[in-house]
Amino acid sequence: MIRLQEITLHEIRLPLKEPFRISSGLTTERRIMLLRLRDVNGVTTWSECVAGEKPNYSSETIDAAWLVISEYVAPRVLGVDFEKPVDVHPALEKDFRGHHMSKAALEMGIWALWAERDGMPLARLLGGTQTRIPTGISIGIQPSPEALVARVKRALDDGFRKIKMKVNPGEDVQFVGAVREAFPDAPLMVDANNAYTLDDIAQLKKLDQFKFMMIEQPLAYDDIVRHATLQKQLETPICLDESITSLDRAQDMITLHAGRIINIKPGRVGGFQQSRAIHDLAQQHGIPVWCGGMLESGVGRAYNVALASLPNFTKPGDLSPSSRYWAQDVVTPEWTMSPDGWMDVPLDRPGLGVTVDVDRIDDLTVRKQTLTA
Ligand code: OSB
Ligand code: MG
Repeated sequence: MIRLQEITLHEIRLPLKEPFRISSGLTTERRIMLLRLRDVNGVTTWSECVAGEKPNYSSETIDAAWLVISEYVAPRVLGVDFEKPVDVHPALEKDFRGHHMSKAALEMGIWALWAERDGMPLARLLGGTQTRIPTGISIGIQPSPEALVARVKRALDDGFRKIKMKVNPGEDVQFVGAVREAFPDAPLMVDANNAYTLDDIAQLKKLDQFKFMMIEQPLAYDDIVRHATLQKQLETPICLDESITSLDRAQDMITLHAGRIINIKPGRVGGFQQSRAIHDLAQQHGIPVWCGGMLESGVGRAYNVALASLPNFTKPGDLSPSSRYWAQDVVTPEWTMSPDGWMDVPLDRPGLGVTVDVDRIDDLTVRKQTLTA
């Protein structure tokens, strides 16, 4: 049994070390919502809402999520007894459509609070089996093919085990083709963030010749059917990201053969209960999964690392070390990886496995609101 007594929302600002441009927009500074959760016995933990600054990835934004959490999500969990963490997801779905990132911030927080209280690492509570996870990097669109080749070279030298390059019509074949030519055997992939349509089939077939590990979400953010049409015409596996918003959508992808790999972001699917269900379904169908990222702080990263320790997370995730994103993270120790690209799952400490730097969060906080039962 667990019961929340208090939730405090914080907005912090963290400048990215390098600008991150995807086909649908540019990010230079993250506005991040962090939530401090406290149960009725005074046990505390932190969680992160991964909604972006603008509605260019999904319809959710930090400002909308702030309202949704304070008005609709928090009242469904504050002062409510939950028998088990898996019971939170159905309680948040009943007669409450969408807003997965807002719901996930609390659903996942309750999993972590449970782990913290029971003195158990979050990864263990989730059923994780891997003690270290392979690490990848997601590289934004660069000013030129030469700049992209140089940035990928640096990432390969850093030891990343998967290199994802963002693409956009007009900033695609020349750019990523130059990288493939420079690194014929490197573990490369591309992510289009919905920038193409089926009318672009000729261009997509050009990308198909580069033997990428996968092409992520080439078509519309909510599409499954057209991806099935496209997958029939491509050798490269399609990986769906934006379109997989629930277990049912994952089932749709599998039934329609709309993709062969799934990027699981727990925020996008409403939290850990759905993430685990999608993981299990994919495993039953021989579909590999990997953990995506939303440029999280070290708090959100703790949740992603714990999830990625489940056995069917067999492809490297977009789970880079803290120093790839920030001059200084908000957790200690910061997230690091070995020279050959592995990140340890913290299994020697309960809950998140890292210490949240509360003083630093207070210094960075530009907005704060406390909600009580
Ligand atoms: O499509 O995977 C994406 C970041 C923001 C929004 C969408 C995406 C991404 C990334 C970043 O690729 C991955 C990371 O956190 O390192
Ligand atoms: Mg993506």
